[in-house]
Amino acid sequence: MPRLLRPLLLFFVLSAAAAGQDQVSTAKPFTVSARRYSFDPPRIEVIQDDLVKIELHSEDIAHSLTIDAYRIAKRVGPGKPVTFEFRADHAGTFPYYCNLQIDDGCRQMRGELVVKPRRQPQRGGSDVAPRSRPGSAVRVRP
Ligand SMILES: [Cu+2]
Repeated sequence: MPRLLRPLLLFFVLSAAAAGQDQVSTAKPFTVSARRYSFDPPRIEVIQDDLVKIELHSEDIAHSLTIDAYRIAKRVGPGKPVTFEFRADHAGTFPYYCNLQIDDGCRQMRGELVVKPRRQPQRGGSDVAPRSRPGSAVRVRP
């Protein structure tokens, strides 16, 4: 086997193993605190297809964590943390907010969920493989 191919092969074996582990991957845990009138942290960053596990706390009154794009609206009361999970299958930046009307200040509660695409997006936004494929440069005329 050519020496150069060995690291490449190892890479493929390792990434195949990693892909296999994805099927049973444990959730990525985050703890989010809601209080008058902010979320801590105000930004959650994950990779597309991650299983995201959020433990939501309130430090004062009832709040919610709402992410429209993921149809999530979890209400939390003080002293009663809630935990929920979701698969971050849409890439993009999605606002989260508190949708409770109890307190006007809740409208100011904003955060963002950033889901980075698993593959690098191409210019133009289409989700296709890069144009330069390995092997395309070694074409030999007969
Ligand atoms: Cu609130």
